[in-house]
Amino acid sequence: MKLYEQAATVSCKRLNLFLREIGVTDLERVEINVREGDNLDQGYQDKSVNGKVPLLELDDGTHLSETVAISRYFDEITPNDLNLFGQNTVERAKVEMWNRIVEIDGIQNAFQAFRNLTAYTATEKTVLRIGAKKRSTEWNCFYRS
Ligand SMILES: N[C@@H](CCC(=O)N[C@@H](CS)C(=O)NCC(=O)O)C(=O)O
Repeated sequence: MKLYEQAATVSCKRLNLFLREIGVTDLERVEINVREGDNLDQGYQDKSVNGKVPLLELDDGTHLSETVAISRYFDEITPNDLNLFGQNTVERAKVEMWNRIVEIDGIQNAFQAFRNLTAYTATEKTVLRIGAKKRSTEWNCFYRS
């Protein structure tokens, strides 16, 4: 099993918080530099459905994207009694509810504000340029021209 990540990014920090909490420490990790466009390389694109980090590669060649999906996977394969995804129907529904509220109403907006209001915008343009060369997929981000 191999975790592709850029440890400093928000999504990877979110996943790593969860992994530390349930006691997953022994994991092969591969650092992907998204600011340099490593995630746009064809080899990475072939593995990942969304071209982002984190990405988990299972031993049978299955690839899982999305922080919450990867967290759920580890929660199921790692014996623990923390029930971080809830221990009954209502708790599980509430975890799902808050995850969606935080992601849709919170994180996505914060990502876009960050990209548009900070120097990261310049890098984003570079990444977009690299992306345009390497693939024609539409980006789920925008920037000031
Ligand atoms: N919803 C995804 C978001 C993943 C995401 O946006 N990752 C960022 C780093 S925080 C990324 O890989 N960005 C690279 C890009 O957009 O090119 C998740 O939770 O895993």
